[in-house]
Formats: sequence, structure tokens, C-alpha cells
Amino acid sequence: MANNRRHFVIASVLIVIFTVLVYWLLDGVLLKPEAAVVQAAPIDNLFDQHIWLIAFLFALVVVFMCYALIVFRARGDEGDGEHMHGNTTLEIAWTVIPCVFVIYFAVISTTMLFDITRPHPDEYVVNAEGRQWSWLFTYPESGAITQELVLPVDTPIRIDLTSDDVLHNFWVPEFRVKQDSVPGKTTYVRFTPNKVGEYVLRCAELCGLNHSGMLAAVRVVSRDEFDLWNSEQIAQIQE
Ligand SMILES: [Cu+2]
Repeated sequence: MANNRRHFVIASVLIVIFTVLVYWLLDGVLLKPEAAVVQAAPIDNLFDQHIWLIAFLFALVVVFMCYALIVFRARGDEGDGEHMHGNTTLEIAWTVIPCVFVIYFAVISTTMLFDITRPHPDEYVVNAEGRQWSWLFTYPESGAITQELVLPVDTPIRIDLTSDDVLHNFWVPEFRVKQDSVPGKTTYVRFTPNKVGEYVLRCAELCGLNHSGMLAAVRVVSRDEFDLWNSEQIAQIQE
């Protein structure tokens, strides 16, 4: 019995060490692009919690397996080991513990989804139409039509998405959020850019031959620069 406890203590310590190591490796490999919207913080936090859980589950399986293979290997004895039938405590544990994790992640994911998709009273609206294989942006406020998406920083944005043909998907990796554009209906994606910069909008729904080339420039600019750009667009329309 004391020996069993010793094996569990050693395996548990190894699991903790291995979990931290796997998390560190995954965190280094899965480099997220820089975050450029307010909504990125809770999304990245959720990613992070998932990566911890993935690292722990991987460590749990691999450490127990390797430990058993090495420590309990048969030394010259090739007969079957002792058979074990049913263990109620173990079965309850491996049912309840994963359930708790699933419920926990369901609750925090749903809460976050409601939180980041909630309408904002002062949101600035831009229409984006996806078509094989380009994007077209319309600014309802000014009537401007562009191929580049220009947005003011620190302003809640709502993009109303439509499609001219097949399914497309609005995705700027730095903005984290993602939304399909669906023929025949309007879908919405909301975010608040908080970093001035140049980004690339990529279609993230396989939409045909040139899907990978379905890109558009996204420019997040200061409020003043946006107002200037906006008045230039209005002047062009009036010409
Ligand atoms: Cu596509």
C-alpha cells in the first residue's frame, strides 16, 4: 500500500512537471499574432485555459503510460498480469471530473460569446460583401464604396456581412473574431480596434479556386485621420 502511494506521488509530480513543459512548448509554438482589438483579451485568455487543459490531459496519459511501461515492465515474466474488474470510485471520478471541466468551459465560453457580441449603442457600421474572390466595403454613413477597409481606432465597429455568391468568412487574425458571410442573409461581427496599424482580412471559408487569394487590406487609423479619409471619400462621391 505504501508502495502504491509512492508510485502515485512520483507519477503526480512527473505529471505536474510534464504539464508545465508541454504548456511552455505549445505556448511557444502556437504563436498568436499581436492582438489589435479589445475583444482579444478574453479570447486569448480562453485559448490559454484550453492550452493548460490540453497540456494536463496529454501529460496525464503519457506520464502514466510511460511510468507503467518502465517501472512495471515484466522482467523475464511474460504471463498475464492480475485482472481487475470494475472500480466504482475510479469510474465515478473519471465521469464526474471531465463533466465538471466540460460544464466549466461551456459556461465561460457562452458568457464570453454573449459579452463580445453584445450590441454597442455607438457602434460604427460598415457593410462588407464577400464575392468570389474579393471583398467590397460600403460605408452607409457616407455612401463610400471601397476595396480597403479603413476603420477608426477605439471605436466599436459592427460589420454587416453579406455574400454575393457562396459562403465566405470574415477573419482578421489580429482581431481574433470570425464570422461567416452567408448568401441571402446578413450576419454581424463586432469588435473594437485598439491599435493603429495595417492588417489583412482573409476569407476563412473555402469558397472556390482563388479562396486563398481572397484578401483585403485593413487599416486602423486615428480618429482624425479617419475623419480626413471620410471627407475625402465624400468629396470623391460628390465630384
Ligand atoms: Cu474563401
